Amino acid sequence: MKEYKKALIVIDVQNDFCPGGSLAVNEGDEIVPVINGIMNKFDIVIGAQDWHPESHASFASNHKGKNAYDQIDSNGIMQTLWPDHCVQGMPGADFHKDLNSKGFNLILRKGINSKIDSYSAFLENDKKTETGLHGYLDALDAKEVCLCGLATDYCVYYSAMDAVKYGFKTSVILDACRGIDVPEGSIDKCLKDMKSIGIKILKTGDLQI
Ligand code: VGL
Ligand code: ZN
Repeated sequence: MKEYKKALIVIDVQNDFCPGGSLAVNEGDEIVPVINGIMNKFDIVIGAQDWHPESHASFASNHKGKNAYDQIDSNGIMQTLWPDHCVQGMPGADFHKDLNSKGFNLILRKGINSKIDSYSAFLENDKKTETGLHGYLDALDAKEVCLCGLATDYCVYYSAMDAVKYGFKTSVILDACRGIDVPEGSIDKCLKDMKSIGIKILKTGDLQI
């Protein structure tokens, strides 16, 4: 018998990150059945949801003269500017309609503070403001986390790196992720980074019952 709990963290499987959305990730929708099919292998399933106010600092539209994918210095933190996406309460912020969100034990909304982005489901981009996910997992005695979702090179990557910082045994289920790959090569760079700190890169077939 396992003496601790294992959590699946499903990152940002939302309409705006799927084909037809404002920040569409290639094949983003293809991971939906893959994720639905592995949820029952975990004790706890968490759905992270990017959830921005219209005035969010990560939207290029809120910076005069700037374009999507420009980089700016935002109070000492490098911020990539994005098309408006996942605006609170809008259809683009909803989970993909076929995602089994009824199976989530917790829905964790992030990126709510208009002044700072939150790629990671654990910490805002200042690297110190907690979302509460660590406390939640700790309280339920979860010691191992597996990550999947969108996007491999942004929210999945930053969440996985922080999971290791908090001491979780951490893996990423690669066939249940898709990436943005802007700038080009960023998916490969993130995979290399994750492996270098001990994150296991798995396929769904590697998961045990
Ligand atoms: C994400 C860019 C902006 C993500 C969220 O979910 O990876 N990327 N906001
Ligand atoms: Zn966002």
